Amino acid sequence: IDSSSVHLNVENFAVLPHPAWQLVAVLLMVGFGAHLAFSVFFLASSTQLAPKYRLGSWLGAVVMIAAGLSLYREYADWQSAYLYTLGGWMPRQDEVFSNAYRYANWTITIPLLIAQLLLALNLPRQRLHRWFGILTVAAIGMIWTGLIGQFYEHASVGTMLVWGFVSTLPFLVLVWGVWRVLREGRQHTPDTLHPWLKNLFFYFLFFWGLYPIAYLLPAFGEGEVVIVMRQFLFTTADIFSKLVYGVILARFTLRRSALDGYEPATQALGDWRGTQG
Ligand code: RET
Repeated sequence: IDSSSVHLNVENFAVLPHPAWQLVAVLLMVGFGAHLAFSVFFLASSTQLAPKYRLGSWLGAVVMIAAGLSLYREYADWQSAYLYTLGGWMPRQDEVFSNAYRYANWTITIPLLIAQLLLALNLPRQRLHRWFGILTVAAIGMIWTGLIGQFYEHASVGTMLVWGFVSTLPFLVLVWGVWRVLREGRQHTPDTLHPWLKNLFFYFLFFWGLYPIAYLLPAFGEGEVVIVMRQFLFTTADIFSKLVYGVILARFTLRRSALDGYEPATQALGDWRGTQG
């Protein structure tokens, strides 16, 4: 192993055929566009929610912009880190591709995703702050140990696995915490919406579970399949754990708002017109 490349990601070592390179470029670009565009959805849909649920929707918009910009960074890196030749896309010697922006970005987005959930569950403020603290500390521990580990995926798979194991411990705390939070949320949620809480847990577990799988992939080699699979897993996990997750919470809080007796302004205006004949 060349000591100058010891901390690089596996993306910097394989020659990619055009379809493989293009597929990742498209994924990153579409991921960027989808996240950025959905910030509009979250800002607009917040107007339909009872005031106490609006902050959650605004945080959804913040997550979209932060995640979108991070994906743009990954897309730009992907473009500049390879050089097209007749033999395929060659990793350049003077530019690198890095997944580290993702980990840095999760430091911002994961606490916001947690806050979105706690706000949607309408937990009392003290409980909300307590859970936000516990879950955020676990999340940061998970992300930063994973960030260290991913620097070793090329040079030392063993070191990567050790950090990955360490990172899994706070991840388990996070999974346990989300389970507990959703159980606690039942007491503050109308009965008809209880099935949503159980489904949310399994939804969370499945899509957050894709990230450790993506992290592990370099243990199976450094070829094009691993590289494309990893960017595919990361980017689809992003879309489902942030964008679609936000849409689900927006629908959930929309129903809650209605069950709380809240009428969006347009509907109230319609009723008023009705009474005016
Ligand atoms: C790492 C390192 C290996 C072990 C585990 C990991 C878990 C990562 C997760 C990331 C979730 C990210 C989200 C981002 C949204 O913006 C750090 C890959 C368990 C669960 C939801």
